[in-house]
Amino acid sequence: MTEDTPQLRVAMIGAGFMGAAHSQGWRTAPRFFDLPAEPVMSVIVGRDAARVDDARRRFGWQRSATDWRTVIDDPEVDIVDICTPGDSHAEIAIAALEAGKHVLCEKPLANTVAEAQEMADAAERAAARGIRSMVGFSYRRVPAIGFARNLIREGRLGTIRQVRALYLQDWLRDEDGPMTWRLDKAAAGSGSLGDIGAHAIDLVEHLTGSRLAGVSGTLATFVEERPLLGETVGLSGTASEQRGRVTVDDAAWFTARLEGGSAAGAIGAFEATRYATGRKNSLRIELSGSRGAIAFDLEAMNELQFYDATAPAGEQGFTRIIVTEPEHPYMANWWPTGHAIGYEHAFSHEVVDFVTAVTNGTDPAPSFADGLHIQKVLEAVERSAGSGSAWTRTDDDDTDDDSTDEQKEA
Ligand code: SOE
Repeated sequence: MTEDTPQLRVAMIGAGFMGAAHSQGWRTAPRFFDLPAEPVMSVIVGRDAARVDDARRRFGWQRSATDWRTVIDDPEVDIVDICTPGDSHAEIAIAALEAGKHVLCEKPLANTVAEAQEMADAAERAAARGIRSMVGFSYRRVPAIGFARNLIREGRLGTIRQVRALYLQDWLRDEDGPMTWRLDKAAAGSGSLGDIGAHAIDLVEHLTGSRLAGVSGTLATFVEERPLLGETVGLSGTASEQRGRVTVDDAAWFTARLEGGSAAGAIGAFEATRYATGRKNSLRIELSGSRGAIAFDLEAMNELQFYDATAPAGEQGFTRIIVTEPEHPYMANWWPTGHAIGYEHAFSHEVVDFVTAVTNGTDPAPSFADGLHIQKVLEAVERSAGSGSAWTRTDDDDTDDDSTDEQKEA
């Protein structure tokens, strides 16, 4: 960057786990990548003045504020980055887009299809005025995922017939673990399904360029009440005798049929759970194709397993590729070959791609329309689970207009 590099002033709303991860992205991206514009960490917003000011100091934001509405009207803000629980995404995003701010919004896009639809409509209106929006499905930016996608686009897997996508965590395994906003439907929309299952859906669609067209699902809530902490659900404080009601799924299982792309006609098995004892953050994708297969596990995120079914029969086997070569997506800007990167780097890559699209005037992916589609899949799983696992169309009747980024690029 030079003195002539334009600036993009960022307001980030939310100072929790995702606020910390996004701060890392905003701070690090311009230091390791040559961006066409310099992101300026202008203002961080959170409800509690003392906490948000602490976050401002630790993460390196210029100032802090307690009311998100003040940044929407602020002419000194160009980008609004939404890292709040899902129940406020729609209101903030629509207001920001209407005020002419570019918007990066954490996943899942919203808590309901109706909200996601309004957001996608607002994004479309804003796009006509050159205002960009993107959903923060950060795992798309893991180099091993980008590399796997390239292999698929080169035809190295052939036609993909079977898809396995599991997102396994175990942080709810302890029945006395506290209630948090992530267990409250009003705040989070759904449980494992939306919080982590949405990543599995997005990755499968991103990798294959296919769409989940129909699903059959089951949801389970294993522990229905948990101790409340302090006075406010989800904030740290002293343990209390009071218990809060868990109103979301603890685990979601579903099968799916895919349409379009490299996995047209494929069947898929999906699982999202926070009760997978021993699995801490294991997002596993396995795609089986006519010419090859890939297997990925986020717990070993610098590796991709690739099986070349066109090799001589006696030489076939899964190859463990360490995805740290300069030719792998994003890796040329990090460390020498073989030096691993981590969870937080995907957020830096997200910033790189978003800032590049905003500056160059191109549409970043995944779009709010893509986020709406995923919301429809989540809702279809819930409807299916509510009707004895009946086969349920995702009702993505906009498929023609609302093509995936892969289809658009093709
Ligand atoms: C963020 O991308 C996120 O989905 C979090 O919201 C989840 O809680 C985390 O486990 C995975 O990443």
